[in-house]
Amino acid sequence: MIDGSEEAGSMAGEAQADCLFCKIVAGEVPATVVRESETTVAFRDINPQAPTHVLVIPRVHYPDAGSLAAAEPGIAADVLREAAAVANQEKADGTGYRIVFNTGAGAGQTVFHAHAHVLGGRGFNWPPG
Ligand code: D5M
Repeated sequence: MIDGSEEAGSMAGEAQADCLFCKIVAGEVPATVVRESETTVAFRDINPQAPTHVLVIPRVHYPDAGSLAAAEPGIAADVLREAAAVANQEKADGTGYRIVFNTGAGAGQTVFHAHAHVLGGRGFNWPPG
């Protein structure tokens, strides 16, 4: 699907040359991968905020979870299912875990390739900071 807001020559969902997470998908940047599926890759966050802190990303490039869900709802569902599978694999689901999609710089998003944070292994406060 072509999104008119994309830069000339690039298509929605295509790998972006300047995207760190596209480079992890391509194997050009190393990551500690804990799960893979046909549509997703899950790897440990480089700056963990909890005993379990794994990022689940789609292989296709969309800048955030909302744009991924709008264009590829099946893959967005894959990301959620893999996030729950990570929590189960890490035994973080017994005590509760958190799935976070920071969306926009004001909410703390720093990498503009859709990703779910899976956080577990400790207690969490509400509301979040
Ligand atoms: O989350 C972006 C997250 O990406 C942040 O928690 C750090 C993490 N990060 C950044 N570079 C890497 C590499 N190379 N490997 C693993 N994790 C990484 P956001 O919600 O955009 O702030």
